[in-house]
Amino acid sequence: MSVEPSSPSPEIENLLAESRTFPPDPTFAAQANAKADLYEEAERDFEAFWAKRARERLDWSKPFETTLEWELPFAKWFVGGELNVSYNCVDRHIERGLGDKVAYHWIGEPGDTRTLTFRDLLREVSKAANALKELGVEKGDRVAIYMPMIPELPIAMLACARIGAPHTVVFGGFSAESLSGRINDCGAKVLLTADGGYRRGKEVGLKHHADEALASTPTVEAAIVVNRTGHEVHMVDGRDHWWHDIVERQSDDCPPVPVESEHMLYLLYTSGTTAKPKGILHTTAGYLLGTSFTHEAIFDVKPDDVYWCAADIGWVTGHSYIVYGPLANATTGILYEGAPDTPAWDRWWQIIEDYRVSILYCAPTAIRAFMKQGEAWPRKHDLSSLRVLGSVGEPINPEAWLWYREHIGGGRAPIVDTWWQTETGQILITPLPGVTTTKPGSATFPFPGIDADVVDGDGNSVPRGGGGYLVLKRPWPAMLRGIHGDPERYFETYWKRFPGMYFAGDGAKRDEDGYFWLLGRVDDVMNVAGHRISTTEVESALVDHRSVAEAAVVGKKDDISGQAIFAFVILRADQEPSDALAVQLREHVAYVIGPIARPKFLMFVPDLPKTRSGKIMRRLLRDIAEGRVLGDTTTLADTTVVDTIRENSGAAEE
Ligand code: 7RM
Repeated sequence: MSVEPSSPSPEIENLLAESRTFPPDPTFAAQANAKADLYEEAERDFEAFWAKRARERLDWSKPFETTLEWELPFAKWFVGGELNVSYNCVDRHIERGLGDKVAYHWIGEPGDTRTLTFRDLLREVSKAANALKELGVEKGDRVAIYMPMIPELPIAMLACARIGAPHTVVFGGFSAESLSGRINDCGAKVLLTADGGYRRGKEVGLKHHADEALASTPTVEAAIVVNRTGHEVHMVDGRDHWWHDIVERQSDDCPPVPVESEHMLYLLYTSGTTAKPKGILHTTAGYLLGTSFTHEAIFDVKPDDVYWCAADIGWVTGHSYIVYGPLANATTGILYEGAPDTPAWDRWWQIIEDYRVSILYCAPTAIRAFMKQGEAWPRKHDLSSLRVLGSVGEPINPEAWLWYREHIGGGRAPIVDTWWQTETGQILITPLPGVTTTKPGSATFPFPGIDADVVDGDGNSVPRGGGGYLVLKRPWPAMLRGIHGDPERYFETYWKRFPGMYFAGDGAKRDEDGYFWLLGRVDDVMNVAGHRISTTEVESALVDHRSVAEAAVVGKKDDISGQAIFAFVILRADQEPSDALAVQLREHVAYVIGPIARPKFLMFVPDLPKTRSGKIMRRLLRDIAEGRVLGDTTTLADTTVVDTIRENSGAAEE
């Protein structure tokens, strides 16, 4: 299986070859929303392609005049048009007879449930919007939202959109300091929060973090607090209002405010590793079009589907594919508050069985965690309702892909591995489930209308078979419009490295058939004796071994080779660590992708340091591997993980 590097000194080596292929099932293909002709239509005239869909799919209070104004790096889509996002996500479905259709089945972690129809959603959104108005919020004012996964979270977002007030959702797991930093950066006037939520059987408090944050946020005039846990909280007189008071007493009539296509819909902060978080700016019309069209095409969503995106709404995946895209398509969705292992490792499979979920969209980190627990958990449940599976957030290694297909998808449901970013707003590289022959581990091809490429350090297209930098060569509707308050940084971060192109920060390769394979962040690429080796390929080779559940590799400084590969390995639940196994695993990598990629160090660990959205924090693993004090750990989901790894004796060396 090993492949020789294609050129003397490529940007990133292409080492791992995956040859299994899965053509779409003909019955599925025949009924699919998206057919192959989309690609041709989009290539003929990509602006016309998007304009046609913007007219067909969105309801405008004023039609747009110009499809695209593009002055790199600033794009304006659907100029001259006016519309309202909450009208497009809620009201219009009721006007078309879907008032009684379920918008969300919500499941609290302790087992409590709520069902909201589109009519319920309209009532709740209107009341919440009126409460914001009572607090003085007007079009253009910013509102911060800091909530657990409860129905009030999407309700709050839609209430903001209804009155043209941009929101910034801060993930409920973030600290007081992260919250105040984001509030101050965007100058929010009101904070919407809750007393707390539930996670792993425990109450997680939020309001005390909010109180701490609000001590240093001069722009915030008022807060609204949802009573979720009933836990006693401190309410500040004149500033804090209970949701069940101020929202409940409002009228349920709140006319949606039409806004310009380029009106700010929201800011979402991405935590850079060093500098201060960037407020990624998304606007109205292009974003709603990009998310809703990709949602329908890629997940093949039909009116009767029950769709579950198991991300947190505080992450872009939740914004685009739990709230805006699906609601614009009048989709019935699942909202689950809690952890996948509470009360047991079959919580998700129970939910899928109970609600007959037909589309599941989740992260490889979740899939690998389920893999580790073994297939007995999903086998206990009837998962036959599932017909499409999605993956997002990280490269999905072939073994996890195959496990997902076999044990969750019954060997039947197509998998869409979707590549995109907070910045891109919508999915950009993905299979179309009724069109694309998939290869496990490949995100396959750019979505119709998207121009993606892999380039070398000089910005030249890399021939098939080679690795390099992933770039985008033309604008797309849901793209970021900037970094809040910092146009310079926007240009420098994304547009400066390769003139005329958006640089995503990811490495990628294209195989001989033109398939795109994501290779991880370029900052993480390892340099071993002059060979630039992707973390993704070595990790995939490790997980390819039957005893491995998950792996993370980093480059450790090395006197001889510059960097040496250091592997952190989580074994499957039924495996025991041993020196012999460590040797075997290192040999396995050498066998699968070649001796140059054989890890010099290998350490068995019970867990890996990850961000809240499940991405491995390789920076911290490098600190551990090189015996340094840990850098910034504020975005770490579980701080005990690194301590456990450190206590876990030394690594076995070659
Ligand atoms: C949606 C999201 C973006 C980064 C991106 C990649 C990585 C996301 C995939 C992926 C390989 C995928 N937004 N990434 N999806 N890598 N295959 N299907 O994750 O802003 O939080 O992260 O995530 O490195 O640049 S994000």
